[in-house]
Amino acid sequence: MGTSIHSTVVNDVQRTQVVVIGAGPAGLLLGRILDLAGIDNVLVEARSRRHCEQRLRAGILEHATSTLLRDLGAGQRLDAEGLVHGGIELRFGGAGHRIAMDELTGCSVTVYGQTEVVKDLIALRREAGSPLYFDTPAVAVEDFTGGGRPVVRAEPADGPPLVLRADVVVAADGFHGIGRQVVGDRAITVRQQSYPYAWLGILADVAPSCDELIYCHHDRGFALHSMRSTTVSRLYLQVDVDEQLDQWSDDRVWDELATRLAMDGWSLRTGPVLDKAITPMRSFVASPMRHGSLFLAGDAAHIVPPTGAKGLNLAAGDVAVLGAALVEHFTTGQSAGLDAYAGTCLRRVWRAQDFSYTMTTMLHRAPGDTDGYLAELQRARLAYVCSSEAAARSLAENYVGIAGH
Ligand code: RFL
Ligand code: PHB
Repeated sequence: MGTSIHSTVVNDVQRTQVVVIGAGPAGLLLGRILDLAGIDNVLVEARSRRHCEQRLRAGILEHATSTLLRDLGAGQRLDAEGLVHGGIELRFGGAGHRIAMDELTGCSVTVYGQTEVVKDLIALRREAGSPLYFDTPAVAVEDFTGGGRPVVRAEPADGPPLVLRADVVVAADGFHGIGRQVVGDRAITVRQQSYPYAWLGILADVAPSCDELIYCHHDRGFALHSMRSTTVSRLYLQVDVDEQLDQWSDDRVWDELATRLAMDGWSLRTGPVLDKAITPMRSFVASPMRHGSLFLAGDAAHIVPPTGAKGLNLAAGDVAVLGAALVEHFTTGQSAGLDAYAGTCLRRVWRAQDFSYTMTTMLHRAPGDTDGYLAELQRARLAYVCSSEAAARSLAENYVGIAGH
């Protein structure tokens, strides 16, 4: 728990400029942007610091996300430990095809785990002495429409309830957070797709078997070889949507990965499995992203299937726009940036939705494709992407995050 330099407490109501709900990448990045601009903000997080720092998720940072982290003073470990990748491999029909993103776009991506981004940002916030309450779920948001000052009520696990009155509340509280709930179904339009498959992901204590990520199309289903460092691998398998983790021994996972990723002259290194989990796949957009003085950011407003590696980058994009708009608002009194927030973000969000959907449906085995029609379409699309420079450039521009800019 921290104390704020500027916020004041009157009759047990803490007054601040911005309350941020959620210490995932979106909330922590926004808090940092506000801290650097001298804007008073309080961050409340439902889970423990350890939980937030250990939660295994994204691994790929677009160029713009790395630049944002550096601009916020969070680039030191990223630059020392992040792995810069100029390409990805598409593997299908037992052969690999490199998409040279650096040559096609002039940009690359960086492999740096979300766990590390979160650790770096929490450390900076601690250093700055800005308030960050862990184990403190927000349980209510009140008075965010109608021009009054919104209030967030939160309940620390080991202390009296918090009542926070702010000018602006940002719900950066993920897909299951309270932000969308308090707005209510009637004020939000949801557009979504679910997919009839899931990802089984492992983290393994073994050097990666490749220098760049491998996205693999196979008759038995999709596989992805990623990594966290030169000594730790991250791999995923497409599994059925209702698959049970206890059906997947470590040996079975490695065997299945080796089968799907098989290519002449290439072999998969195996090692101790450090973590294993199943993740559902979904596409989801809630609009608008603003409701009076309550703003939704990151996964609270939109979800993409992970095949395009976009979720964390979209969260960072949202708060870069929102942070700049809030700084403008609090320093000049102008609110044009806040008014434009949802529109600006949703354009990028829909571009990423399209890319993530396209990558997902191009690479995953479609259950129910009994005569193999969809599999042939996928192979035709993959062959085209790997033989046409224009098609490869389009994929590369989307992957590095510069498409439509
Ligand atoms: P988060 O990270 O879910 O953080 C939300 C935080 O809010 C807290 N919270 C509350 N706090 C207070 N009060 C409440 N009432 C609260 N309710 C919730 C939660 O505890 C949590 O700490 O959302 P944020 O910040 O918007 O960040 C989004 C990213 O985490 C997400 O989009 C990415 O991880 C998605 N993703 C990937 N993104 C990429 O850009 N590149 C990738 O390579 C990539 N790979 C992935 C992924 C997601 C995956 N999974 C597990 C869904 C791979 C996987 C397998
Ligand atoms: C990861 O390393 O976790 C990862 C990489 C690329 C993706 C999804 C996840 O598309």
